[in-house]
Amino acid sequence: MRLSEVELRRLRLPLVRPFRTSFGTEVDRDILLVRVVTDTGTEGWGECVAGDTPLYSSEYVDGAQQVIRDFLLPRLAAVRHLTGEGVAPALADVKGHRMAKAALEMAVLDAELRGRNVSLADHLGAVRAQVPVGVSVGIADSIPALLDEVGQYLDQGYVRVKLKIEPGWDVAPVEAVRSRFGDVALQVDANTAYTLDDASQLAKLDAFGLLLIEQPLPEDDIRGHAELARRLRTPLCLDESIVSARAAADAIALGACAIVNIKPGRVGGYLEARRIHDLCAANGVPVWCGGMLETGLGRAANLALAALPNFTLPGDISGSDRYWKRDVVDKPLHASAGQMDVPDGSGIGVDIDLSWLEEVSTSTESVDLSGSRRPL
Ligand code: OSB
Ligand code: MG
Repeated sequence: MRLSEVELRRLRLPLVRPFRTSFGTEVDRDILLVRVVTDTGTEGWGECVAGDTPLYSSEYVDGAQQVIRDFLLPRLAAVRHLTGEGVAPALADVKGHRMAKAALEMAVLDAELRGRNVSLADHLGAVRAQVPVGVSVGIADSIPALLDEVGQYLDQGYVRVKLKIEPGWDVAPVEAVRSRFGDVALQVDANTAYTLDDASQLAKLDAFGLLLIEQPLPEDDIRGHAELARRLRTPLCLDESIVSARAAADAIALGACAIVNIKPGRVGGYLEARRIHDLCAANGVPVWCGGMLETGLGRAANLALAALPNFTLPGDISGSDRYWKRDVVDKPLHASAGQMDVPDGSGIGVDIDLSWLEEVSTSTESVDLSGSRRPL
């Protein structure tokens, strides 16, 4: 198959509640969706997880759209026998821009698998029809407000809670959640907000039996995480640092993490995500599926990934209603008793609600592929 049409669609969707992290507060998401049509007549959809600012990682959504249009699509359009597997190799000479590449791989995989009537879950090697899921809870205005929010999620059945932390909001919220909700499965995510000098403060979290501490130090500080790991009893988990299977292998070899958060967008796609899963499994390192406040499209694909055997911890994959008043997929995803169904339809297995998409779209760009059959 070969690409015949590509549409880059931007939408703005308000979150049901603001999401505050150590790197900022998101009130709504500016989302880039990619729609591809192939010469065999199949369509596929991908979601780019880049945020509207380069504050989680260096990528941001305007930059992603530009690199897709100007550098990635000319390369993909030149491939005559395109498959999902062929996307990353065709884009490999472009450095970085993994979230942009992942969105394209996702759309091509969706189209390919729909054409073959295979689900993404089966294609990746899923071994479960349902996966346990947790919820990621932003930094709150106060401890009572946090307890209220966590209580709502636990009432809804989520089996694990992740609290966002930063200096000044770490021990107190963890202590409060532990004393109110007992031995609920609990973990924290710092999004790089600490330094090694904070080791003794972070060691205070050891008293609370957390599953893990996620990404306390900067993205490129693998050695710092290894040093910190020696000073803490709580297992360290890396998110931002794990940009590839190679980075995962290095982090594991150096003792920088005992657990890995896998986000397909961050690592350049679902196929690299699966390689990281396999590498971690071979090293006895458990993994879980992270989230980037995706629409139901991205989360449906994440559910397929999270159904692989070494995803032994609950993911940041919550129901549509945790994020949106109205999702862009025609059937909202639902969490029940802390479990979500792995989609079993062909491709990613969800359909876009096109009339709602139209209403929330802020721009639509049809990329002209005809003049760009040869890579720049
Ligand atoms: O660090 O895991 C993170 C959202 C945006 C950017 C980074 C992160 C997150 C989350 C949300 O924690 C997880 C979700 O999608 O539910
Ligand atoms: Mg994280």
